[in-house]
Amino acid sequence: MAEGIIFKGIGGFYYVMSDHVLYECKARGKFKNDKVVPMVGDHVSISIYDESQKLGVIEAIHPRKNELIRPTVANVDQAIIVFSIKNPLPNVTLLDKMIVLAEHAGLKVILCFNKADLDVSFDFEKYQKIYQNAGYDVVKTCALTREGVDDLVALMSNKINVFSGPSGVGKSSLLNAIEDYAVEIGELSEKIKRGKHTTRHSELFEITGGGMIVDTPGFTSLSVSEIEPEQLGDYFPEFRAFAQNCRFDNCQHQNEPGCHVKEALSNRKIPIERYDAYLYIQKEIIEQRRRTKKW
Ligand SMILES: Nc1nc2c(ncn2[C@@H]2O[C@H](COP(=O)(O)OP(=O)(O)O)[C@@H](O)[C@H]2O)c(=O)[nH]1
Ligand SMILES: [Mg+2]
Ligand SMILES: [Zn+2]
Repeated sequence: MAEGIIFKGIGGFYYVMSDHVLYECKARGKFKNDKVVPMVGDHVSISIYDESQKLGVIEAIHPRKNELIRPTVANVDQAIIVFSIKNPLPNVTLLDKMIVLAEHAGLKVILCFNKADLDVSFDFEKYQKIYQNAGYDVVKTCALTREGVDDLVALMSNKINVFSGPSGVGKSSLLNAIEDYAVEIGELSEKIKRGKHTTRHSELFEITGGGMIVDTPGFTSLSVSEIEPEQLGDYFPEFRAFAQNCRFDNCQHQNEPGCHVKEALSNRKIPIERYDAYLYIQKEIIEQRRRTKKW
């Protein structure tokens, strides 16, 4: 028995990467009886019955740590949130919302500011400061010149990564730039590439250094209504150390007395941009919940 990860599913076949070799596998009938549908990203045990043709059977699907719906992928570890420094300018409220949603989904967050070539007024440093202070890795890239792409690739190793971000920021261009690092997996991959324009399902590809990437950007809707208002502060990592000392355990960091988050704000230890985003998203959660509540 070998261990692997499903990279692609097509027409009842699953392509399982095991030790950098791709095997074409059928799933055992028992999964169908149990109503378990194998997903891209699943960790599986396979028995290989033809090593020369790279053919196997999926014998077991290991428990999933998460399941994303759009794209449909299991066990995603990390979201690469991409914004461009210019054209379009970052909408920081949207950026903070995407971070919150990624945190809520249990994903590790990397921030990527693309179109470095357009950063003539050094705006990157401003974003870098805010988000590094929050504890995130922040990279500056240019998909055209490949500046920073190596750094980004290094941050993706040993993880399943998904790209996320508004349209026009350069996600597809970055994916293309990174795809040149894709590990050559030989004849079988050529065979499945040719079927690419049939039904379009997400698939993974592996890059030098061992990272895996979902080939379609996405990761979630933009609805924050599933988040408890009291939970929101947890998704702002730079608030945590201060929030621990707030007088009230359930402090929402608004008008409560003895709020150490607000104190940190006035001491400029928490940037106003992030605090404003917190208030904005808090309001949105409450409004969305009010609207969707079934009385
Ligand atoms: N100047 C500049 N343009 C870029 C860069 N990356 C992408 N673009 C351009 O931005 C536009 C949108 O890119 P695309 O990859 O389609 O963005 P997506 O919608 O996020 O997938 C295209 O015209 C790209 O050529 C970059 O690093 N610098
Ligand atoms: Mg695109
Ligand atoms: Zn507080």
